[in-house]
Amino acid sequence: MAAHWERRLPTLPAEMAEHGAVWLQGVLDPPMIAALAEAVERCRTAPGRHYRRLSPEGVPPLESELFRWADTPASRALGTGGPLPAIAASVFGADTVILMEDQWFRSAAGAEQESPWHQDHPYHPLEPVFLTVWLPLDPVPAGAGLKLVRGSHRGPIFAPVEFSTTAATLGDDSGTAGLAPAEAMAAAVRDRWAPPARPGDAVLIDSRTLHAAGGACDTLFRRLSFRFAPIETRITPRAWPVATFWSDHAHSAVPGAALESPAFPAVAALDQPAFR
Ligand SMILES: O=C(O)CCC(=O)C(=O)O
Repeated sequence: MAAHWERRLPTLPAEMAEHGAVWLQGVLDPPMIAALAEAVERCRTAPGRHYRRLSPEGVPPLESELFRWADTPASRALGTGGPLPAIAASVFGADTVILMEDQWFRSAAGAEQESPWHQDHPYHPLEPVFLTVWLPLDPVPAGAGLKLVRGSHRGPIFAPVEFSTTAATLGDDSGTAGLAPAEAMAAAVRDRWAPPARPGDAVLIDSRTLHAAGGACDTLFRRLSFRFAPIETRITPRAWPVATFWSDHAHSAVPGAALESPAFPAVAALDQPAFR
């Protein structure tokens, strides 16, 4: 019998269009969660170029890293088969999607650093809208889960916000022309939604939906964000700084270039979960 989240696949496009965020329960099973949590620990001991400590030195850290799916079997399996591509394909009404990036976040017990309120969209020179799938791997410390402003995907695009207090995650300081300032974003967050997601659950986020996470954690709190884009996604240069890693990709400076490429592969939505 299909899992509850599988039965919701047909209604995801309408739910995402209305709310800009959806909470799905029981997407990952315990062996998957354990393998992914262990993968975070392994990545952390051998960090790559896209690792950042997001909190100041000298306090329990919030750490994060992008693009480990290529050398991390559990992340590769999650990004290229099983439930996540199937969910993304349902959201986009497609058979194939692009795996944009994987990102892990790890708040040590005692960490206090938050991932600030932001939208994912302005960090990327891409159109159209893409999808983030947020996955807690540990029980969520009270108040440190994902918070979202449902419906904000229909509002303005806000200026991207720097996540790191140590090493920049945003590119050059070319201004934020045409974007509303952060105070406008803060004003918008009165009406926030905090789905009580547990390990195994997934929260789907439209790339324009305002959200934040983390903060004071009394216990270890690891989570993943996997981002998927529609297959027709094109490079759309921005008049503001985007994530630093885009300068690694020559085609990111070519307006109208297809995103799909070896670094951003197309993945098919499979009928059978491939992650076992
Ligand atoms: O879990 C977190 O701390 C932040 C996740 C997030 O905001 C994102 O992936 O866009």
